[in-house]
Parts: sequence; C-alpha cells; structure tokens
Amino acid sequence: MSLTDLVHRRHNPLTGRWVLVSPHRTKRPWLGQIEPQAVQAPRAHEADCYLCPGNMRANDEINPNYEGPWAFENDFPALLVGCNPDFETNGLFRAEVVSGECRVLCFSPNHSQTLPLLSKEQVRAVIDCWAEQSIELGVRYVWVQLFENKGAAMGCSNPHPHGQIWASSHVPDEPAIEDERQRAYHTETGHSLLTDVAAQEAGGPRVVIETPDWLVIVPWWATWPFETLVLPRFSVQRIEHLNPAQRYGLADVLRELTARYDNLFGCPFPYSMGWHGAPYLPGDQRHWILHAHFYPPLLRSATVRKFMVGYEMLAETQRDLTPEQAAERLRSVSPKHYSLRGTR
Ligand code: H2U
Ligand code: ZN
Repeated sequence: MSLTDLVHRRHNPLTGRWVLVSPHRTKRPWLGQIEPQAVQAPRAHEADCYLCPGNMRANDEINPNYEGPWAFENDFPALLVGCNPDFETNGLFRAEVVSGECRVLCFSPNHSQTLPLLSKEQVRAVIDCWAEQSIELGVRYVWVQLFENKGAAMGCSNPHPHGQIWASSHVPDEPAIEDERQRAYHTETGHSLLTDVAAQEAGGPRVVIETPDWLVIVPWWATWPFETLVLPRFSVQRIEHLNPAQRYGLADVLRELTARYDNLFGCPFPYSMGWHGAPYLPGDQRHWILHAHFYPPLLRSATVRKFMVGYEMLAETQRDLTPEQAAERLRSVSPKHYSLRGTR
C-alpha cells in the first residue's frame, strides 16, 4: 500500500511541524485545464501607478526614470530605525524593542512585465539587486527578508512587478525556527539539512525543475497546494555568495517556475515568495543553505483558492492533493508563458 491510498501526516524537518494529507479526497473529478482569462492586459506604463518611473508616490516624491531594478525606502515602513529601548515589561507579557528598515524593490520600470515575462538578463539584475541589498543591510541588521507578494489574493494591490525588503535587528520567528532545526541537524549528522533534502529529491516525483545547479521541488511537507522550494545543489549560505553562473542559472529557473505557475490556470498566479539565507550573526553558519519558498494560495482554478482556516488554524495544516500530484501538474504545463505563445 502506498501513501497515496492512506490518510497520513508528513513531517517538515525545517520547522518540525506536521501536515495532514488526505489523498482520497482528490479522487473527485478534476475540472481540467482552464483557459486564459480575458482580462485587460496592463500597459507598460500606467499614469496612476505609484511605482512607474516619473510618477508621484503617496508622500509627493517623484520616482526617478529608473531603467533596471530600483529600490527605495518604503514610505509606510513597518520597522523604524533605532527606537529608544528604555521601557519596562512585566511578568508573562514580554516585549523587546525592534529596529529595522523597509524598502520596496521594483523589478523593472515596465508595469506589465512580471518575472516570467522579463528576460534572463533582467531577472539576473533582480538577483543582483537582492544580493546588493542583503550585503548593505546585513551590515546593520541580523535579518534581511527579501520577498514578493503577488496578486490581490495575497493582499498586493499594485500589479507593477515589485518585491519588498524588510531588515530587522531580530531574527523573526520563521527563520529562527529554521535556524534552530538546521543547526541541530548539522550538529547531529555533520551535514546540511537542505543539502541532504536536495540530494534525496533529485530525479524524484516531487521535482518540478532540475538543472545542474538548481532544484525546484514541491516539498514533501508542502502545506499550500502548489507550494515549491527552490534549492541550490551546492553549498551556499546567502544570496550574495552566488557566483555569476549560478545567478544566470537561477534567473532561468525563476522565469520557468513563474511561467509554469501562470500556465497552470491561465492567469497571473498569485503567491508570496521569499528568500531565506543565513542570518547575519557572528560565528559559523555552515548549517544554513540558501533557499526560496513560494507559497501560492490557488487550489483548483484562477478563482478557487485554499483557505488556511478551521482545522488549519486550530489543529494542523491539511491538504488533499499530494505534493507528488502537485509536482506532476506543474511539470505537465508548458515552461513557456501563455502570453508568449507563438513567439520564439
Ligand atoms: P505590496 O507589495 O504588499 O503591494 O506593498 C507595496 C508597498 O509599497 C507597501 O508596503 C509601499 C507600501 O507601504 N508604498 C510606498 O512606499 N509608497 C507609496 O506611494 C505607496 C505604497
Ligand atoms: Zn507601474
């Protein structure tokens, strides 16, 4: 009997959490391929977009006529530089003061070009920008979170392709758990946890993209239906340590992954994605392996999403589609974006 026939739980070695898998529920008929939606394609420049070059932002500043990726200080930052630490906490109700900076990173001046529609050179420039920002902020902060929120379903109101960068004086919860788990695994085995995961996954049923340097998998422990993990097949701790060839390779992998996502339901696929590299703490960080998580909410079509509610909020996360089935679907769609069909 295989796991596909059994209700089971899978363990996430990166976080220690479990996910409940109920594969029998996917025996319901699959609605099949959904045609691309007839939505108005955005223009290359939108007069009312606060991220387009030459336009005005909420604080009356005018954006420069930038030509490549461009980062600016978020006008409504969630973190502030150097707060006054002089305050008291009491008993159970602990607190700690946090200092940080938030930036917005436009991937390109073109309002209509999401990651899969950018050229390899342009995505490489975004990777370079992520690396430069990490170097600069990593000098002052222990954690630099690079991320992209894409689509209204993920609370992103502006379709202009952009990400965010939040740097903080503390290591936030998710990376703190990953740090602890990777460190414990390294101490116990002498190996890096994610290097072992990549080695075990290569050529297997959860692979979506495999190149000599990179692996994209629907992880064994995925909680979102089409969640993926981007893993290097070499030891690297931070994005700024990637060499030029590894960056070019990664640019292609990101373009292909995001094109496959869009092709799945013929729509701009919403997701939150972000990079996890070693925290900027003193000492050996050999236990860390740089990786990116993609968390897309869609389940069955451009409009049917998974909600993390009820059992998920109160007990543990649950999924129907197995990670192997999700990987199979992502492999079965074209690596070429639907809007580029007919082009070379
Ligand atoms: P999303 O990626 O979640 O859509 O956020 C866009 C960010 O842009 C958001 O954090 C910032 C918001 O604070 N922003 C500016 O910095 N200036 C503006 O003029 C509007 C929005
Ligand atoms: Zn724009």
